[in-house]
Amino acid sequence: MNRKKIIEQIRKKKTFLCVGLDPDVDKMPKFLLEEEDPIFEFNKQIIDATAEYCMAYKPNNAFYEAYGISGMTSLEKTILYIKANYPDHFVIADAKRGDIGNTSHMYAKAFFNRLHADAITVAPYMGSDSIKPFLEFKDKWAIVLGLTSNEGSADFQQLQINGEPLFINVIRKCASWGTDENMMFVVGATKADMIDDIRKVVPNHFLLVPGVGAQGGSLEEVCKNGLNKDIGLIVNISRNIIFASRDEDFAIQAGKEAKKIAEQMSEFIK
Ligand code: NUP
Repeated sequence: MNRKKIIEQIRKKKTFLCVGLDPDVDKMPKFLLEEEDPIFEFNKQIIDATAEYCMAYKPNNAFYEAYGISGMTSLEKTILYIKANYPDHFVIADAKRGDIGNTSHMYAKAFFNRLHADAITVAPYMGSDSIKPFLEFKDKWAIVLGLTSNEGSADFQQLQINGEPLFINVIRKCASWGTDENMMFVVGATKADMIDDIRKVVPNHFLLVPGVGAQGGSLEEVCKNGLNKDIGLIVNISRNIIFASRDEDFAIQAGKEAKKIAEQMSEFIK
């Protein structure tokens, strides 16, 4: 999916919400466990209930890999379900990959060609040849970890290098390898006070922002500091939407939660 279409979808639907599909069978309503593929059934109901209020879905690979081959089958079925029923939704594989060039190329093939994801999250630690293979696929995206939402982001990302935090160096350098048509950056909502500095380096790029809700980030603060002329934000919420209720009404409650966030977002899209 290209940048123009992403922006069109956001403006049309007045939402830049990404629903994080991070299923956990221990947190799912018990009746779903009787299904042949509980993870897929859970995702399917969440997707049907939230599609109207979001423009993207982000399955995090860990939550599928944890269940072995059957988990990967659930992931594949989930992405195919989105592509078949909601083809205008942007699908982000949150897999945080990156390796020597030929290996990254295989990761790109796996996620873009085989799994049909539109985007994949990548770790920048291995440098240019680990990221460039992801940029060679038309209308596909590498979403580079810039400033992450977790506490440990202070350990390396916020170290001062050349008079600037490392994450600023990383974002500037990575941005020079691609364009705002094939690269985005992950910036945690819990670090909203640092988005201003990031916007000085990448004013036009989209930022994927996790950390609103369960991790305590504020949507308002993210919007205040991160919006650009094309919106430029995709805000992910996983647990606070998909586990809004753990009862039979889980999908209805997820839909209500997504609607509430979308209404807040619409205020920022004029
Ligand atoms: O910096 C990051 N923080 C983060 O939470 C980068 C991420 N990719 N994530 C992911 O976003 C995390 O692994 C999870 O899939 C989602 C946040 O989920 P939640 O806190 O909304 O439940």
